[in-house]
Amino acid sequence: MVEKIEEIVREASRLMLTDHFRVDSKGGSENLVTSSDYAVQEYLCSKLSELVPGSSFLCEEEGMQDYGDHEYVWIIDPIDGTMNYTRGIRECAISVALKKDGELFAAVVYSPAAGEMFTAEKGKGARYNGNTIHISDRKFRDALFCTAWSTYRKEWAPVCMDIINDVYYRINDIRRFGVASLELCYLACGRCELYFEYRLQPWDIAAGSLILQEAGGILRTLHGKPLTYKCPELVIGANSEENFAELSSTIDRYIEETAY
Ligand code: LIP
Repeated sequence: MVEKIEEIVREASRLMLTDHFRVDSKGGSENLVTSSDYAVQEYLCSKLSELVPGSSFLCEEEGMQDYGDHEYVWIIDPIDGTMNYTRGIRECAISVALKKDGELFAAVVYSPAAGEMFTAEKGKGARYNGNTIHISDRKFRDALFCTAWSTYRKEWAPVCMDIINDVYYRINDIRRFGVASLELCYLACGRCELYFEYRLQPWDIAAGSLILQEAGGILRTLHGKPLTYKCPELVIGANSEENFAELSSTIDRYIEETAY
């Protein structure tokens, strides 16, 4: 199954290889959509529904957003990191997850510009360009922390900055790549150790979540609760239980409940 999804995603990525795309805003100059997002989404939905007939779709772009419970649900971000894409910054990815009976079952995150293919299947481990990957064993003090400042809703940026400011002095450094799916894969293959975003959508995280967890990492929401992948959620990730506890308890000091 994963190999077949991988093939379809590789084919879909050809639609991103153009300089001639239209850019529209989805309310606010930060939240963009391009004609390539629509083209990739349309291609994926048509090929993936042939692969699993009767499956339903929860996709980032309009028209394919079924939040219901079904036996097979595809959760898709046709281009994660759209802002990077519009500016020719190579950190962007196609993110495809398949849920089976309510559980993440298969995942593919592909960064065409970097030629990086991350995949996972439930219980079978995670892979990077075909090779098995694992999280790093770095401690909190040595961690690289991937995060963001609530880009689309800047009223929540101050609390994110407070958290980041608190964590920064206890770790190695911070990275802001602007593409959640890929950042979770960076944790999975040991490039980074910590992750936090205040509000992400299911399509930003579903595929990266399975890849990270199959590589030995952790991804949960506030107070260590499991993610649902059905609505916007606060997301905390780490390479170990110890580092997760340290980051999660810091976040607990600033946020009791999310404001959405
Ligand atoms: C983006 C994420 C990014 C986050 C942005 C946005 P998009 O997804 O991957 O990490 O900080 O707010 O959600 O909109 O480019 O698909």
